[in-house]
Amino acid sequence: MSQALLNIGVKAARRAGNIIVRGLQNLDNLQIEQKGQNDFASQIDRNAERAIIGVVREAYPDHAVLGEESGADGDGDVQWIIDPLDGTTNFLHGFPQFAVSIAVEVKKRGVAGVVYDPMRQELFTAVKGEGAQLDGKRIRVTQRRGLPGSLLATGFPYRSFDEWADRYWDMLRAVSERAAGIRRPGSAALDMAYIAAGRVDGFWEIGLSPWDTAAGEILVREAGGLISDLHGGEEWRDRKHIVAGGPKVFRELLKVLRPLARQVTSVG
Ligand code: 2AM
Ligand code: CA
Repeated sequence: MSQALLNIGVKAARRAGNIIVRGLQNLDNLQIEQKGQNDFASQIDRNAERAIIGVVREAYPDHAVLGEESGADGDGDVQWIIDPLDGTTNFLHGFPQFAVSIAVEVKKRGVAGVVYDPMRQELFTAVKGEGAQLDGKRIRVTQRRGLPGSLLATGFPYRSFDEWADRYWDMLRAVSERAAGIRRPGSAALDMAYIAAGRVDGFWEIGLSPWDTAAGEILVREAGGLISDLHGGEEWRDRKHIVAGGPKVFRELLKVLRPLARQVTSVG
């Protein structure tokens, strides 16, 4: 069952990837809409989402869908959570770090996830209970023993009204004193896929939406990683802050971040 869902997810992700790559060749003529401060979407985001939903609906007309651009549609136990273009800011600048992210949840639990990088044509997939794969080969999180020597990913606050931004900069300072390197690639879905693939040891960010992390969550868990909110709890999706990583790096990262996250409750 889950494998069949994944196959449809892969088909949809590749189709969206083709739309994105074609869009990149025509960036100068793109119509860009500003959804909020520093929050952009293009015709490409919308076209890619429409293509994904088309593939899903053709296979599963009854499934519910939650897309970044079109919102929620349908109800029922099975829901597809779609970010057609994660890393839109990068895309709009031609900075080649963005991805398609598609997850399938049954009763809010992830059963299959796809993150597709159309520039490198890398396909990260996971099915619950069956592990995570990159282009069909098994991937696992790193077993690094702690923050020393680690490479981490994160995302900076990008809106001036983010009242938790000062807390974030304190976190960045504290972590940068301990880790070997911190990267801010700009696509949370790819950051989490990279944890699963062992390319980074850990990740944290504040202010993410469900579609940014739904597929990444399945990848990280199936690759042997751990995820929590900044308080060490399970409500990272509602609270909109997240820590993830290989087991030991995850624990050390949380230990550093947790005291600094005290005032960061749920992020609007
Ligand atoms: P998006 O491109 O799908 O919106 C990176 O910090 C994460 O935050 C990405 O997953 C990105 O998802 C989201 N994000 C939303 N708006 C952003 C912005 N203006 N700049 C950077 N990231 C943004
Ligand atoms: Ca997006």
